[in-house]
Amino acid sequence: RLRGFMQPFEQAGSLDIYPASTCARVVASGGCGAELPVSNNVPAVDPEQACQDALDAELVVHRAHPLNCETSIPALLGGVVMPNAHFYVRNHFQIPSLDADALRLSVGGLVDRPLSLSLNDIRSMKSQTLFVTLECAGNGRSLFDPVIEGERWNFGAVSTAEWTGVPLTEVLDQAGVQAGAKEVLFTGADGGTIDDGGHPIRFERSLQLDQARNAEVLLAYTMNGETLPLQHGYPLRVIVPGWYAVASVKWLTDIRLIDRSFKGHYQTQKYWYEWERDGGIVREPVTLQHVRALVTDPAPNQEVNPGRFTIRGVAWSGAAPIARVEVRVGDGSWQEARLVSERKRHSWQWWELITRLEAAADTDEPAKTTIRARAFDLAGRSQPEHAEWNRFGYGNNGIHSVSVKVI
Ligand SMILES: Nc1nc2c(c(=O)[nH]1)N[C@H]1C(S)=C(S)[C@@H](COP(=O)(O)O)O[C@H]1N2
Ligand SMILES: [Mo]
Repeated sequence: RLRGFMQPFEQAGSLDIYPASTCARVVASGGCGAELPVSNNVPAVDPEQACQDALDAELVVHRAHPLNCETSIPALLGGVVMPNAHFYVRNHFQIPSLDADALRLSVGGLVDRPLSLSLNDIRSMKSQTLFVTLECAGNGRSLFDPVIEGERWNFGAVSTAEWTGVPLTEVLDQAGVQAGAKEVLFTGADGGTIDDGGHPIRFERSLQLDQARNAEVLLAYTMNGETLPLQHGYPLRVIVPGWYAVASVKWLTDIRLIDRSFKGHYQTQKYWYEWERDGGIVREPVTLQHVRALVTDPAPNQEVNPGRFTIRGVAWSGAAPIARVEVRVGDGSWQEARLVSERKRHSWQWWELITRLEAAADTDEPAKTTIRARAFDLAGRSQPEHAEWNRFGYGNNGIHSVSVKVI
């Protein structure tokens, strides 16, 4: 409707229409002209351009600096993977602009043979391709009540891609891990200061050695058959299947084997659940993605006709493959949906349910009804009605509910 209304104006010049939610959020975070985050001295991608590209791709932009934007739910519909332009983006600092020819991945610390690998070296090693769903631990944060500080993610901070790279284990074996090594520390090129007057830090995360070996971790340089895009970690990033995506360090420059638990900011200050229980605080690190289903079709508040009706969505879990998905229309009983695409260990699973919607009872008013979906994984996990509130708003896998108008 808005486009129709604006058509005459379009004849006078070019016209861009963005979802109001995008504009409101960017303005609330200080607008496109907001101060840039304090970043390190690595050259950065032009932030205006990065934001413009996200808007052009119809991502829902939450913040321009650093760029944070989610996939709109309707865009989740469709293929198994999310096209690169529509894949959600989560940044803590400015996007570094790295020279791939000059990149040397340094592998050091407790190894027998420290390595300095060019991208060509890495590309010539044995490669592996995996479908992996990345989800931000803060996905769904905006639904927690009371409100929690941090990016106000709705449901779209999740996307799936086909990643190609070298298995981390290949690199570790080439370097020769020494007996005393406990953790693998990954360092990104991006960084800055996080509190006033503090020392600059880089974006860093670690995995315990056995986690790193068991999780089929990739050092990826290709995303959906294309060179890894700038905002997704060009030229090289970590992909940790099944884990909340904070573990998947972008713009990877250093791997270090260390003999202690890493205590960096994004490891110990953030990305912990902090629940208030029985007057005390219970803490637990954010690791595997919780089991979760999303309804992608119908869209919220969509007007639908009574009768035969198809409901579609995705479901995923970090701990195990999806066992089943159940859907409930209004106060009806839970019905089992059909799992559509083939099962891929680390990728979300499409599902659909063909059902009937009842007509509104003899009134002219459209009847509102809710559609809810819940997933179960093969590890026996399922979703709570509402996820337990935690201080930073992580891991919200409360049952997704979409309301529609039956006309
Ligand atoms: N170097 C670096 N890696 C990073 C981040 C970051 O800010 N810097 N953000 C992490 C978080 S919290 C998420 S959710 C994912 C997002 O990956 P994407 O932007 O490719 O979707 O990257 C992770 N890796
Ligand atoms: Mo995240």
